[in-house]
Amino acid sequence: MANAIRALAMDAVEQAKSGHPGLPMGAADIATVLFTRFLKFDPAEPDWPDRDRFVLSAGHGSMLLYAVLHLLGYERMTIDEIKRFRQLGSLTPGHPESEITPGVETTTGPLGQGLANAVGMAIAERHLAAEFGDIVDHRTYVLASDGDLMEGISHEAIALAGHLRLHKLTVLFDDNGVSIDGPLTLTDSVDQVKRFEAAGWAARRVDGHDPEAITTALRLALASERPSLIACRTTIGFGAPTKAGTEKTHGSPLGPEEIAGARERLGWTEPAFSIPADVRDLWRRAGQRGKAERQAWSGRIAGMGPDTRAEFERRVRGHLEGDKLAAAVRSVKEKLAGQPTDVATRAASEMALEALVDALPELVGGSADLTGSNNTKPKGMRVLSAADYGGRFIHYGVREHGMAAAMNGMALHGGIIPYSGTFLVFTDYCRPAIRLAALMGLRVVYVMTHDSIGLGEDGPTHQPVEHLAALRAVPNLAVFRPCDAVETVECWQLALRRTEGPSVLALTRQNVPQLRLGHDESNRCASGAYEIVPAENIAAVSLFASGSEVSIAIEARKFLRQRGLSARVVSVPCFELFLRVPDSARRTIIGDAPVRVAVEAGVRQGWDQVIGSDGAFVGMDRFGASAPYKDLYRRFAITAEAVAAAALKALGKT
Ligand SMILES: Cc1ncc(C[n+]2csc(CCOP(=O)(O)OP(=O)(O)O)c2C)c(N)n1
Repeated sequence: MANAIRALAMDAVEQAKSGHPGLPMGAADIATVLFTRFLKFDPAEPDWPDRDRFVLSAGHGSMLLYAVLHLLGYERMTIDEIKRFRQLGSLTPGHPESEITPGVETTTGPLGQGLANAVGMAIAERHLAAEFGDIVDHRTYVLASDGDLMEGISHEAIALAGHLRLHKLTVLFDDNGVSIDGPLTLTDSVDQVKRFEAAGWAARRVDGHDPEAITTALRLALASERPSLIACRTTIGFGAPTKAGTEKTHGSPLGPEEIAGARERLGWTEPAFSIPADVRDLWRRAGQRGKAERQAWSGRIAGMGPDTRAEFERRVRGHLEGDKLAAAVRSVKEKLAGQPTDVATRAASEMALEALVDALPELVGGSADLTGSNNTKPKGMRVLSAADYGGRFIHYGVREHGMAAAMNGMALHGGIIPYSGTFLVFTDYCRPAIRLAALMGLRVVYVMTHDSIGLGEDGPTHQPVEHLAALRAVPNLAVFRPCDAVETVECWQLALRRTEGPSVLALTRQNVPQLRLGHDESNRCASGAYEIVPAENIAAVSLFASGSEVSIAIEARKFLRQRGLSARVVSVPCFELFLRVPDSARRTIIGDAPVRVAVEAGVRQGWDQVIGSDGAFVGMDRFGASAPYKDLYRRFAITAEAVAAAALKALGKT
């Protein structure tokens, strides 16, 4: 059965003239034992909520997963798809992509991410089990390579998993001692068993080509009270006569001669892409193992109380109750209309969260050790811990990357909308996971506070300058930078409604005035930009700003008025949404004033889309400095006077 995986991997990589045969050939025995004896799933219903999750963290070994899905009888994974490995539009892309292939739980390839996703999945399972009982009872398995375990993110992930005692998480380490540059002796001397043990895991070594040894280890993992590592000693490219055990099998086709030699050595006489009937039958039977259990589960869910069942199904579908969200948003906006509040937008976000977490039980919050700074923990929100998985706030520790990847895992698992925070500057530490959230289209909300030089004394190491531009450059990532408390609540609503991808909320440390007075029933931020203060007469100048600089633009408008010039102010809380507004509406929002000036305490990059290359920009073109924030705004000339001066200059009036 394992040789069927090996043969398909060799053949598909050969046909594609690219790909990675070494891992599938080496890890074929591990996968065979796991999928035929342990993993709970039903190919007829790849999205069965109580299935075990399998994460191929070493995504370059994608042919392992595609071969297994084919052999088990996942309907859409036909032999033709295997033959179209790595071709445009196939279900078998170079690395596994969850949006494309049924049975693929997460998009992997960037090493370490899958492992950290799995930690999030395992957290989600425990949390939902605490909430809904034994209708949620599944395990999470990871196949990880040397590369996965060398990546720094693995440290964050395994430490968090050990701390939270995620005993239903099992990592199968493909311990083949080889990476791209050659033997691991070139690069690594870590004793992974000791390392995992030190992080609170149960860990053991087995022969990764001995099915019974793997079985025994997996049985022990089932009984473990801690997460488990099984380091499976394998030979990369197992079966290849001259290349096995070397990096030569890692990432290129073996070539016809080597493949012929491997077939002989493995006793595999079938032609390319052909599986003998007896082997296929065994695999298909293994694919049927979970059917009865899945049906029994469906029976149990049918027997649940109708309200609990409806709620569970709603949560699993990711269907957010829009009216509850709207009511929570309205309550906060009405309060702000009645009692305008000049607060930092991070504090406004906490006000929003107080209403939102009550209304939306699927919200699970957190922070990377900046809870008090990020304002992500509303009063009364219980902490999720090993002793209480029912809590809804996760202290991720100083682990931004692991946090962001775990959030992806939670969103992929379903039933949860994760949000969590750190400082905006540390989106750099989360970036690979944010990028994958955008690629996978996951609803994840990053609460990124301290969003500019406005954070003041902590200085340039902590002051984001290029981050808004860098994040706005990520396709399908919505970057929100609200200007006041009202916009903050509206941006929260938009982020939560955004089912198609992740959102960043960039929030201030410093207080900002409430600019939106009175109550708007509509969400004005929904178009990404809107006129927050109109011109008194025909506008000579359009001023554009985001976040804390909107009040500066409004101040500048007054200076211009004193010079007899009429200006309008446009708040731009979200480029991503603004650039999707139909052309005519966008042109109206941009307006036809002869002069356009933008102000933002960040770099200019990206703003040309709004103000044109001939527009004037007031912002940062260097790193910040350590000082009280008002001094910094003066020092870097991000002031109403500077904005007015830029407009006057553009009008030729200086
Ligand atoms: C973050 C990241 N860095 C680099 C790569 C490129 N890459 C792919 S596999 C690999 C290492 C291969 O070694 P190992 O993980 O042991 O896999 P094996 O050789 O056993 O297949 C590297 C560096 C990657 N996919 N992700």
